[in-house]
This record gives sequence, structure tokens and C-alpha cells, in this order.
Amino acid sequence: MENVPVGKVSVEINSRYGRIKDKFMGSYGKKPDYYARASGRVNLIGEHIDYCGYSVLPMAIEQDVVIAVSSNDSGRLQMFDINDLSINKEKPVWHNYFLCGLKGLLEHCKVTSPKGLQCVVDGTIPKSAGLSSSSALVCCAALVTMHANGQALSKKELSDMCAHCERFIGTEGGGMDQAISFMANKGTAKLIEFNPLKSTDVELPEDVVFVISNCCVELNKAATSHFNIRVVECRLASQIIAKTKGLKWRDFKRFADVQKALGLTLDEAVTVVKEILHPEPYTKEEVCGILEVTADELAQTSLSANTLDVKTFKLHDRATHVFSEANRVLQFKRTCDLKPADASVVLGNLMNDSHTSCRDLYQCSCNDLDRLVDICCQSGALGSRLTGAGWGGCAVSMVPANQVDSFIKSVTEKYYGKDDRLKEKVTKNLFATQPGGGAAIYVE
Ligand code: NG1
Ligand code: MG
Repeated sequence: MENVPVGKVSVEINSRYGRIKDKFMGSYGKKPDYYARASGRVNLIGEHIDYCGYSVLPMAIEQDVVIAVSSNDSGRLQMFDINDLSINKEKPVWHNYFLCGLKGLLEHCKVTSPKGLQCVVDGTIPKSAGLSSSSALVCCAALVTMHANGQALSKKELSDMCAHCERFIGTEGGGMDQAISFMANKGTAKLIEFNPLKSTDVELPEDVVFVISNCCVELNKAATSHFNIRVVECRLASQIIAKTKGLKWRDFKRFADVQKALGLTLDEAVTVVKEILHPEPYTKEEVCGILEVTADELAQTSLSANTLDVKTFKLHDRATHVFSEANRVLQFKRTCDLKPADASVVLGNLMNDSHTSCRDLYQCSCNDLDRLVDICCQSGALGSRLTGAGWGGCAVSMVPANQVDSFIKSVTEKYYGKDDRLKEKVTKNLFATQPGGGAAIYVE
């Protein structure tokens, strides 16, 4: 099993690492022992299906989290973030994600007397934008803690461990972000499969470029229940399908397991959804009636702490999204492998269908993001869709390589140019990207 690479980094004056080193020396009066990095990602297709057990297709981006570290025997954790010392009571604070990675690693490796750490954290991933700044921080913190305490986990073990420990924050996410952060290789997107975790290179067409654009509506997932409501709706739909088909429904939490137990193809699963679930929202009472449980039992078997008061659940549309989106991921991968003459058109259509499904069936978009996706399509994208959890944040667009400049010009004018507050943000929020590399440790 492969481990995270250790390499050399240049810390020349005015380089990124040089500035981080300066800050570290200014804060602690000595040089860091080493640096760790973990990247953000853009998900090309396969949204809100990782926690249902289905494969997704992301690539790492260049933007990342870097932590400079020195360890000691003080038993204390000290850190500074160069960019963000703001304090906002409404939002869970960023350093909680660091603590998730730290605590996760120490528990996993049963470290009894952990090293003290002095850290400087520097991040370049836009926050609450669906580019996985949170997981990059969790993964980087786990990596730092592993290295400081003389532990050696493989990339796979780290991915699984970090998917688990990011849930300390309260959101019940899947494992996509942590897996791509560790397993990415420069130059290639990845198909990430779960249970067991596996990553396979996906060669993207050479005549297209992926462009990220942020609608600049921020949603902090850990501060709202939007995300967990979707996770719970998927769980309830799985359990109702399982019970109706005579399975022991309490054993099921994810669509992929129900599909497997029933021996269905993804197309057949969509048909089963139509037969079993109604499009109107289910009340909690109706769900309890079908599963033959009390509200308290339902809380135990199926709900999360922040969804206990939810009164209605949309099951039909969420289930239809998941099974059809899982199918689109497989078609996307197959098209990249087979390289038909019209590959980029096929891939673009799959991305457009994915956005429509996220918007209408999964209802995880927002007006500004929909407007941005429309503008991207009018500006020459072959396909465009929201990426990450949604309700704000970024769209990813597939653009013919020879039209990237005109695409960026058009989106700048039509989306960012119309609003003075957005105008000044355009360079950090609209950019072309290439598949980046995975997590690493660097020494000078
Ligand atoms: P972002 O938007 O990066 O936080 C979240 C989940 C993913 C996945 C996507 C939706 C976490 C850490 N990440 O991503 O696992 O479910 O939403 O496809 O919860
Ligand atoms: Mg996140």
C-alpha cells in the first residue's frame, strides 16, 4: 500500500513556502521542521452520491492547504493562519477542522502521549465554495499529526480515517474529498469507488479545459442542516425500499447496499423508486407508519442530531437523483475510456443533466448558481454544473481548449461585471484548472 510521498521544497524569499517560513520564524523564532500540504478538489460528476455508496469522479486542484510544523514535548498545540484571523460567532470556526484531523489520527493510532505542535496554516482554497477547503484542512492536519508522532498510514488508511473524523464536525459526508486529497496524481482525474476504497485514473479529453467559477454565495454546511437532511432523506428512502421488498430494513443505510441486495441495475432501481415511493413529501408520521416504529425509534435508526425536528422528507426525487447520477458517473468514465469522436459533447451533456438533476430533484442549487451555470453554457461551455455540496459555491464548466479566453471574458462580463462587489473578486473566483497532485510532506 502506497504512503504519502516526502519531497523537497524550495523556500526562496517571496515564494509561497518562503512566506510561510517567514511567518513561522516570526511566530516561533525558529525554522519549521517540515511542511505538509493537501489539496482541494473539483468534482466533475457524481454529486451527493458518495454517502450513498456510489462512485464519484473528482480531480484535485492546485489550490491547497499548507501547514508548516515543528513538534516538541510540550503537549500543547499552537497555530496561526496567515490569511484568516477573523472571528465569526455564527459559523463553526475553521480550526475545528484541524482538530478533527488531529483527534482522528491520535485515536486511530492510539497515540497515548502526543507530541506538542507549533503550526502555521496557509490556505488558498476559496471557503464554503464546494472545493473542499474543509477536507483539505482535515487531511493536512491528520498528515501533520501522523508525521510528528512517528506513525505511517497508507494513503488509503488516511483517506478512510479522515472521512470518518471529519464527521466529528457534525456533517455526515461521504469519503470523496478525503480520498481525492490523498490519492490524486497530477495530470489525471480519478474514479473513486467505495467499500472498499479504490481509485482509478480517468484520462480526460485533450481538447477541453475545466473552468471553475464561484457564484460567491457562501453556505457553511456545518452551520445548517441542509446537507444532513439530504443524507437522512436518502437513508429513509433506502429503508422504505428495503422494507417494502422484504429485506431487514434496519440493516440498510445506503442506496448502494439496497440495490446490491435486490440485484438491480441502476436503471431498474429508478423503476423501483417509481413503483414504491410517491413524489409528494412524506410526513414523519407516514415514515414511522411504513417502517412500523415510533418517532423515538426513528431518531435512533435513521436521523442525525440536527434533523430530529424535520417534519417532511422528499424521498422519490432524492432517490431518483442518486440512482441516475450514479449511472451518469459510469457513462462519463466509459466515454473517457472509449474516446468516441464526439466524446466531449457526450461528457458535456452528462454534466448538464447532472446539474438539472441537482437543481430540480435534489434541490441543492440556488438562484445565483443556476444563473451562473446558464451564463457558462451561453459563453461556450459544452457542459456546466454545480460542484460540491451546492446551495452556493462553484460551478465547473467543460470548455473547448481553444475557447477558454473568450469563455472567461464572457462569464466575467455577464456574471461578475454586473455587480461591483463581485467585480473585484473575479480573478480568485473564475479560473481554468488542471488535475493537480495529492497530499505530500516537504522538507527544505
Ligand atoms: P463539500 O462541498 O466539499 O463539503 C460535500 C461532502 C462530500 C460530498 C459532496 C456532495 C464532506 C466532507 N464532503 O462536499 O462527501 O457528499 O458534498 O457530492 O462532507
Ligand atoms: Mg467540505
